[in-house]
Parts: sequence; structure tokens; C-alpha cells
Amino acid sequence: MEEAIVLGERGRGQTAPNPSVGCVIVRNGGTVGRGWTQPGGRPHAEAVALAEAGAQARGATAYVTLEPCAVPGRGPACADALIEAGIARVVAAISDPFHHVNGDGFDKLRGAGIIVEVGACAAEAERSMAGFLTRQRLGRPFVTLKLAMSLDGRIALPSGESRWITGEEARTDVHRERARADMILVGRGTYQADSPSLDIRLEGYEDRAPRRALLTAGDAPEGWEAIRAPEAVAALPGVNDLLVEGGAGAAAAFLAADLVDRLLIYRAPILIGAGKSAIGDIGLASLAEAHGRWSLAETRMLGIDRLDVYERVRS
Ligand code: AOF
Ligand code: ZN
Repeated sequence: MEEAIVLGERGRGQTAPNPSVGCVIVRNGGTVGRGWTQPGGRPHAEAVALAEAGAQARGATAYVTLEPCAVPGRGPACADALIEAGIARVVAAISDPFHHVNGDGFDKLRGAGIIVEVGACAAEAERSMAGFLTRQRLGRPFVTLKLAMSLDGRIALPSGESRWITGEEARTDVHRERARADMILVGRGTYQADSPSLDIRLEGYEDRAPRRALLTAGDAPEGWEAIRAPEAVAALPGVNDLLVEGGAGAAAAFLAADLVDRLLIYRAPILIGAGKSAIGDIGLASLAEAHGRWSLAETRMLGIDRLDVYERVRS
């Protein structure tokens, strides 16, 4: 299942509105098929892995990060394909909350005499498909807010100088985050100050042009989509994962609307003192409101900079 999760990561940023699923088919202890959801959302992971396995799928176990789909959609249903291929056992990380699946995939497999087990690497699968799952459960994208700041929470000098606060390794990591997003958003102020390209400067990603959005009351320039308010992102088709890259105004707007699910704080070992703070007013009335909201999920060094990943605690 760990390998299936890694495979599922390969499709991130290219499969929306579908999730990027991973699948590994194992027979007699050897892998006979591997697959992940293809760009545009089809073929599904299982179809790719079954195609590679061919006749070797008979009697094999399929490890899949999401419950196989139950009814034919834009392609055949994976539950049917697994049954037809003679798979003996399906191990799934999590069930699919999509109303056309939602347990029906497992029922179909069990009805055909296939052994079904659910729950392996569930937390990893939830993280990997958080965009799709948030879309299904809350009717909006999963929002990641990225902030690159000094030790004292500044993103620019009073003069506006901001290039660069964090080093190259931290900036490369941001490009990896961009590659996983379906859309990248910045505020009007950042657009005017930096005219960011928001491209993905990673080897192998030269042809990927991510969708770009501007949080603005006015019209968006060519190549950009205008978003009037944070809540409006719910209505965007094809966006499961949204990356908000600042600046202080956009960060504050999304935080004030409680629409940030994951915080990436890249912190350089520098002090700026007086300067531009990373986040504008979020309308806090008391410290009690601030406590208990964020929990540290991961922390990593990127060269001399440090990345802290926080997740919104929603209970
Ligand atoms: C799977 N394997 O690799 C993916 C699944 O629009 P369609 O016909 O492609 O179906 C989309 C639904 O299939 C999607 O909403 C989600 O529930 C599921 N995605 N299922 O068995 C996959 N990507
Ligand atoms: Zn499917």
C-alpha cells in the first residue's frame, strides 16, 4: 500500500475533478502491475495496473488507495474490471465518499466473492487525496496557504524588498507544492508588486502551466482567473487542491474565512524587525479563538531554512 500511495502522488495536480489514486497488483509476492490515475482523470489507476498485469491478475491481490468505482462513468467501473480480471483480494486504504461509489464498490467486489480489506495506510491516503475528499465532504477545494518569512514573521522590508527571504531549497519545495495544486492564487498586492509567473521550475514539469487566480475586486489580466472572495473558490470547476501563495492580504482573507486547511511556513534564519508582516488582520476577537486551531503535522529542514507544516484541527 505504501507503494500505491507513492504512485498516486504522481498524478497530483492533473486529475481533478477526479482524485489521483494509486494501484499495485501483487501475485505470489511479486508485483505484476502498477498504475495511477492518468491526466484528465481517466483511465483510472486500477485500469492501468490491470492492463500491465494482464493474465497475471488472476488470483492476485490489488492494493488500491481508494475504493474502486462501482458504476461506469467516463469509462468502465473499476470494480467490474477487477472482477473480470479474476482478482482474488482487494486491499483499499479508504472508502470513496463520492455518492456514486460510497460503499457500492466494496459491495460489488464482495458480491463477486472477492476478499475486501479496508484501512491500510488510511491516514496517508487521506492526505494524498485531501483535495478530492474535501470537495466531496465540504463542497469546496482543500486549501493550502504557503508563507515564506523571516524568524520574526516578516515577508518584506519596509522598502518592499522581498527577494529572497528563503533559500533555493525552500523555493524548490514550493515548486513541488505548485505541481500538486490544481490552481495557484495570489492577492492583488502581490500580483502588482511581484508580477509572479507561478510557473513550476522543476525538471520534467516544463510543459505544465498551472491555473492561476487573482483575489481581486476588479478584472483579472489575461491568463488569470478573477476570484472575488475566498468563498468563491467553492464554485470553481476542476479545482480540488488550491495553493494560496500570499501576500498578507490574501492570506488574511482566507484565514478570516476559515478556509485554510494546511499551512506551510517556510522560515529563514534572518530577522527583519520593522517590515511587512506575513498576514494581515484576520479579525481575531480573543486569544481563545486562536488557540487549538493548528497542529504541527511535519517539520523539515530545507538547507538552512525550516519548513513547518500545520493542519487545521476541525472537530
Ligand atoms: C477509481 N480509480 O483511479 C479514480 C477513481 O468521471 P469518472 O467516470 O472518471 O469517475 C470519477 C469518479 O471515480 C470520481 O468522482 C471518484 O469517485 C472515482 N475516482 N476511482 O476507482 C481511480 N480516480
Ligand atoms: Zn475506477
